[in-house]
Amino acid sequence: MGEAKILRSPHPDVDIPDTPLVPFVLGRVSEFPDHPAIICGVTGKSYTYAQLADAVRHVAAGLHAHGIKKGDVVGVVSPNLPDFPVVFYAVVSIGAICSTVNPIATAEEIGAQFADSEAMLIFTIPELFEKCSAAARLASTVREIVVFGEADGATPYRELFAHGDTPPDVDIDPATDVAALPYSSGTSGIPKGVMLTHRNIVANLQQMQAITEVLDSTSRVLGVLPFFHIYGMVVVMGGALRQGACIVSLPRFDLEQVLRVLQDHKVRMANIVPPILLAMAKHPIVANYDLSQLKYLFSGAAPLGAELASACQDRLGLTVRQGYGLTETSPVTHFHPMDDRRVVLDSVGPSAPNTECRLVDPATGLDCEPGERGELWMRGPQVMKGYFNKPEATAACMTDDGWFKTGDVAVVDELGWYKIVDRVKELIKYKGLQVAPAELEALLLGHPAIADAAVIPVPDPHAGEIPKAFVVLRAPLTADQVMAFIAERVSSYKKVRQVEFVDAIPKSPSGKILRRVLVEQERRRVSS
Ligand code: 4UV
Repeated sequence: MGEAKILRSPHPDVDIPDTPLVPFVLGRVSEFPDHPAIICGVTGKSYTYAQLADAVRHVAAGLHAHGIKKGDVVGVVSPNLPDFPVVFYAVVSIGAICSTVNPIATAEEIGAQFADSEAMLIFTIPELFEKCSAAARLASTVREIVVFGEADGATPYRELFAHGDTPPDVDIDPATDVAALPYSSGTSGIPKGVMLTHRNIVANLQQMQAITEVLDSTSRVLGVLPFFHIYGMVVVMGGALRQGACIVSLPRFDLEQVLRVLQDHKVRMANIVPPILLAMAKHPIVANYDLSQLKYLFSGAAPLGAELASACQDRLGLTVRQGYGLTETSPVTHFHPMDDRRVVLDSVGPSAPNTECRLVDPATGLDCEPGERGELWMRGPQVMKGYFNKPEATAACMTDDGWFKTGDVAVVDELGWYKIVDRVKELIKYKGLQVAPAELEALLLGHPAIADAAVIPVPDPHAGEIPKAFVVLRAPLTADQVMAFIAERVSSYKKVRQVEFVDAIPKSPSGKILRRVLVEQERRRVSS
């Protein structure tokens, strides 16, 4: 083995407070009790900081009364609503673990996640109660569903408020106790539970202080990125509440609604993903709104084009910044400075404080020379504890001395700024959301006319990437029939959007799909 070439962060280390997550995020409520913490941009429903903290205590006490104990998993299947942070922090405050799911997921997808995580109780909205009930039939540990409102057969949310506001004192070890269990497919296979400890998330909030310190208790931020995904959960929800800022939440993305909220609420910072930035840079209706109070657009979760980012800055007269990271790293590991300096917009910036990096040649396992591309490995306090109940998957991406292998390929320049240039893992990113090829391949193989299949990402100007299936047939089938077969079985963002029929899928001698061969072949085709 060659010597490890450890690339240190240019930032000085920050102290990570030894505290559970909830006192860290809500510890400053007494400084701004009457300021709004979260407002729904559609209904106007809101919580001030004092009300939010009070609701968290009530729901925590209610969960305890309903038998939820330290270490139990509680699921949340909800769009962004003011009650999302209430239940998230209530669950976490009593040492239970919050596992979030995309509300547009199918009953089968939700059931599979909750069966895997052994969830005991689910929070959802009345409209999704039927779907969650069907999911609960697949996940035998689920014994109760609470709805924000009322639904036949569900526990009404208000019932949880009937047990006082004194949840039990629970002994939480921030370094080992898990707070959140979002799902990620990592470098291969189907989605796995990512165990993020209290310390992982506290550390990440502290590490990204530079991103959030452009906010204070008078600022408003946009809450359109889903709270179920790590970006919305930690960067938006946690980052804004820790600073005392107000989140204007939106339950789903609609460009006009976003623009209205940005204008009417005088939003200062909007966390977004590249497809939203594309709309902000190009869509004609943007000109109908006064966005003069919007100072920062912060992009993450997928590659950002420099030209697009600078067109957006010029059009709107604001500052575009970018961050990078993964669910497995809580998520932030790299981000741009937030000051006025000019930055390389398609770089993800230097590594965060307390974050060490290596660039390793995946073929040889040797650290790269300066300027060479390599798989990005990371070590720091935000790196997950591991995948839930999946020791082999954990061992495949984490070394004994704490290095986490991202599956992303990067280069670093002489100033210590990184560019993400490729991916060696299977993942597809559709509008910043994860799509696992293995999940789609398993479904395709379930079709009687399909003999073999492989799924890869192909570039798309609107979504960033879309899933393309290579299919070997054993009986006649059209591309539309293949796409319809998958569309009936998955959330809409996971749909297969291109199909190519082939004679064989390239495989390694051990039978592993050589997706890389298909990706390269696709790239050659696009560039020729
Ligand atoms: O696990 P995940 O779905 O996680 C995310 C994390 C989003 C973040 C992270 C840090 C931030 O500061 C922020 O604002 C948002 O999406 O997907 C992880 C994979 O997404 C790709 C990369 O392949 C990761 O392994 N990815 C995430 N951010 C970027 C990116 C980026 N800025 N540029 C290129 N690819």
